[in-house]
Amino acid sequence: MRGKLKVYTGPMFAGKTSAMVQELEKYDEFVAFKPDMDDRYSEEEIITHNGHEIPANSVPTDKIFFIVESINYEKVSAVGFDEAQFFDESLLDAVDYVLEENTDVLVSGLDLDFRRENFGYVSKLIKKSDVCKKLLARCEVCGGDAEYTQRIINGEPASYDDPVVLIGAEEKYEPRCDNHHVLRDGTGSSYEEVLSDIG
Ligand code: TTP
Ligand code: MG
Ligand code: ZN
Repeated sequence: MRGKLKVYTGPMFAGKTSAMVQELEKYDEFVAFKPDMDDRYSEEEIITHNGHEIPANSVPTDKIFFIVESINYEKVSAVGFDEAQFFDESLLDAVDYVLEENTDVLVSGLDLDFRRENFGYVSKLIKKSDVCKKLLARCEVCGGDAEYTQRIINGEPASYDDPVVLIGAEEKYEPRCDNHHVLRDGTGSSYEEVLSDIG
């Protein structure tokens, strides 16, 4: 028997982490991992936006295979990965390894980066998933369904050529719908149009 792969994806602020945690808690024993680069919150817990916390191990993004090999699968019935977009390609082999141990894998991660392009290996996991929940957020401009994440730097939309992962920079993020997602250099919706909408 092979475990099931459940993926929770969508833009930032969609509740991906909470949805994954809620599902993880249905299992008797689980372990969760998150990349050690995201230190927005505590090192030992995944803390969701609604304040719920579960123990999680911060692990180097390129060592995840070695880590899943050391899990005791007699005890653990599910393995979670938060912020999956930041793990390197070895995440795919790690997920397969866990599934082969007849253990379910739950993944939470951004499908798209601020440019609306595939983020890390999340889209590959979506293709392999048994269950995939695409969550939506609320567009910060119009309140409609948001499937994208807008990056804003000094009050301006980010440019296509900006680095996908910015650590410690002064950026902020907002969920946006298709009409209100914009790049500074004009890819996607026209910059001027969106600015006039925002007022
Ligand atoms: P998420 O967990 O997706 O954000 P979230 O916690 O708001 O969402 P949810 O409620 O659904 O769990 O974390 C996204 C991280 O990715 C955050 O640290 C910002 C970073 N990021 C980038 O580095 N580049 C990008 O292009 C985008 C969109 C986000
Ligand atoms: Mg999250
Ligand atoms: Zn909108």
